[in-house]
Amino acid sequence: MAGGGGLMRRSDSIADMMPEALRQSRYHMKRCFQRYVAGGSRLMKRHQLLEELHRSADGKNEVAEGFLGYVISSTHEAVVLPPFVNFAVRTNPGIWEYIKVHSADLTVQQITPSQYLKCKEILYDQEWAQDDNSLEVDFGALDDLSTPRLTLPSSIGNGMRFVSRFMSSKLAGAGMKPLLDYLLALSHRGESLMVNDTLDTVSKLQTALLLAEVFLAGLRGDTPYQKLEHKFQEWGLERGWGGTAEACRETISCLSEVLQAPDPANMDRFFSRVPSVFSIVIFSIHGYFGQEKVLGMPDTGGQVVYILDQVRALEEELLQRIEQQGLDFTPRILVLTRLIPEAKGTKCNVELEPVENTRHSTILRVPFKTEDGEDLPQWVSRFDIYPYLERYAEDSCAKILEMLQGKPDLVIGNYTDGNLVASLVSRKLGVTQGTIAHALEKTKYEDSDVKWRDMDHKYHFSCQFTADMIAMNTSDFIIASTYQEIAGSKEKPGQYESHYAFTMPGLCRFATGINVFDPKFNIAAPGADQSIYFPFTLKQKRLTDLHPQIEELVYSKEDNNEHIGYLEDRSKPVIFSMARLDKVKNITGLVEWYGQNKRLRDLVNLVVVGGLLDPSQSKDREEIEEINKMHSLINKYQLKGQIRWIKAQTDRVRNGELYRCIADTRGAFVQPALYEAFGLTVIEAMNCGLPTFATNQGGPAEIIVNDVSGFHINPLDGKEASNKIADFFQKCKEDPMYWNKMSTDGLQRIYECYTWQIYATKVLNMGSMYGFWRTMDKEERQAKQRYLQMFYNLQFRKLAKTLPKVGERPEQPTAAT
Ligand code: UDP
Ligand code: LCN
Repeated sequence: MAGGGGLMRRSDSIADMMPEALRQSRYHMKRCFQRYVAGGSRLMKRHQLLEELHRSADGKNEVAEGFLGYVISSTHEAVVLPPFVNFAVRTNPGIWEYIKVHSADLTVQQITPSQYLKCKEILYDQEWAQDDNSLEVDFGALDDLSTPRLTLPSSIGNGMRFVSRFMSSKLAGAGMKPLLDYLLALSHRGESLMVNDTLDTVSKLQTALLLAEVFLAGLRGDTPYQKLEHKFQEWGLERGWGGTAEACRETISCLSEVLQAPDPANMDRFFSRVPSVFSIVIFSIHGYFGQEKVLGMPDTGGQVVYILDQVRALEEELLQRIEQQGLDFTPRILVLTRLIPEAKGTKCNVELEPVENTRHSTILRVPFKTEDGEDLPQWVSRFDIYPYLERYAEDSCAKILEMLQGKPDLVIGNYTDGNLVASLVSRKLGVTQGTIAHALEKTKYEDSDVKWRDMDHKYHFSCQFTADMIAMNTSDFIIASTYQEIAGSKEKPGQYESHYAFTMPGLCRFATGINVFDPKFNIAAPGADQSIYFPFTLKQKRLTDLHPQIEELVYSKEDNNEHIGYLEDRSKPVIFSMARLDKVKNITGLVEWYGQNKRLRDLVNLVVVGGLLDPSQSKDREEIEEINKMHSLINKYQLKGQIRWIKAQTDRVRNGELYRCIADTRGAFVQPALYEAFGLTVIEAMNCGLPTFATNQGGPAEIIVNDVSGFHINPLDGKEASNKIADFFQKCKEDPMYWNKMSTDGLQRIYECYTWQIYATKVLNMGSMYGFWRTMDKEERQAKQRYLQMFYNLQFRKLAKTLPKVGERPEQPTAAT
């Protein structure tokens, strides 16, 4: 059995329980397994397995509803190699068991992930599968058994909580020396913080803290640190405890408690106060990374919004913490991206650009270099970027050291390219590393691992998945936006989870890729910039100057190159959607549902923002198809008079007011994507007080509590979805207060869970906590880093070198990530 750290009890294992269950329905099961093997060797997905099971059951419910039905409906996929059927069973998020059943005698055997993967490989590359010396990588084998894993699926994504418990018990057992060493090493630009080297034993530190506590007890809480500094220094204590006597007292009390008997609550509190992070480097390399005119360009979507908002939030939090710590340092955040000389009207050819609405954050653009050492002029698709990354890491490392005049305290990567570079830079500088992925490519394309060869000329997944594996494993912590991103749902594996055990036949077998029970996983959901996306009810803040433009955009009657269609009846509420015009965003799906639902058409108008209107202006294959589809749907359902289609809008401030103007019509936002990793537009709309209907596939299913803070819709059932929207508007007609309730309940959900402030607090706590933890498991970490380094050298470098040079291939897949 695979998955959580603890092994299942024998009696819980499917392999143990299955023989008895098979015996009980032997006749039907034999028939079912005969059906499985009759089709010959192949990979079967759950729905196919279930279909055959139902056919074999002769209408006998007890077969399909019994234990075997449970096993098959928990099976993610099965490899049929007659006479055997090998099942990959996922009973719970993150918990996998692999079993092999003989179709004739129904004997059952538990197999390892590696054995299962070898069976799968036989379907794609038999020779490689049967070669004992094929490359198998097992990152799990390097995890020291003394480093515990989470065991409960419900705890996945709560790594920090677990780490503080683990650190507490480790310190309680092995003594406080590691904590003292960590404190002694705390410094900023050569200045020791909190303690100086006179406090070189734990008991000396405890004595100093005791003296300080007694001294502070006699002072007013608001006494400034300057008045204490002299005394503190006499005891060996340096700056960083707090800006006032009260703040110092609280920090000292947390540490004293930890030194006396470590407990997770004080540990958390202490590490949220420790002055350990002042400068951060974030790598977001691909796309057109900029602050204007970039959204909607190839490879450029919500991630850019995320990173820029993240920077603002982190800077604010850093400033607050520095003040609370009683320090006067200037925080620095650098966003490292690519300098693109052919910038297409954006600022992507400018080396340095201050991040708007920040004081200390800068975009630093470093060019890719050609083999001759020239700056590579053109944009490069994120799928083709790999040959440039190693050099990019070296060049940017030098630039970072120059700009910061020293090392950063934390390096965060975004997406595969950013994460790989973050791994290289953090290794080189010995700095804590965080990883963000938004949307992992492997789960976007079905069977992209086993079928990597078919797709490699276009997508280079050989490089990408290898890089992902390296980055996930080197990283000290991983920031996910939702639980589902890590471990999916009961029905569907998560994006990270799908990297647990997988194989790329002919290239590499990952017997353990990444384990979602690793406490490095943490959920920190993004927010939306609340200075832009605020409730429509805040009348005094509303951007009324923009109303004439928005009025034109939504309600004017003419077709032009910015909008087509018009709204005949202005009294109706508007349902609104905004996204890139990709297939997966399913804007055309929404238009079709609307076209087919007369009741909905009678109740509301439809406004969509996305893509270009003229297919000849687009260079993106998928977008061109969607543009054509939009036009044909508008004609087919005669939507003119009820629909307005506006081309992609890049002015965020005006978009914020647009959401609010839609709320003024007592309308709703609809996010109909076939799959959405997180869904920033969902929280933007909710922040503006717009009731929201969003896909149940991916992040939005977690953002919205169905029927409470909004509604889930099934993008695969348009009829049901459009009826659900129509029901809502019908109900609002009868009871206008219902609309208000959904609007405010959506907002409440946002304030409780989805703000950048909550995010920034969590991420800085991670930086601090994992920064200490990496010092505690040095030996284990070193062994793993060596292994990863070798893998990088022998595998990744080789793959990156084989990539065709940019410009050799005529067609490039483009999309935002
Ligand atoms: N966006 C925009 N104009 C458009 C379409 C989208 O400004 O025409 C913005 C949208 O407001 C959001 C981001 O782009 O901030 C899209 O993020 P999301 O997470 O919804 O999807 P992604 O594009 O990242 O897949
Ligand atoms: C990428 C995506 O596809 C979206 O679902 C996210 O909201 C966005 O990145 C920001 O994380």
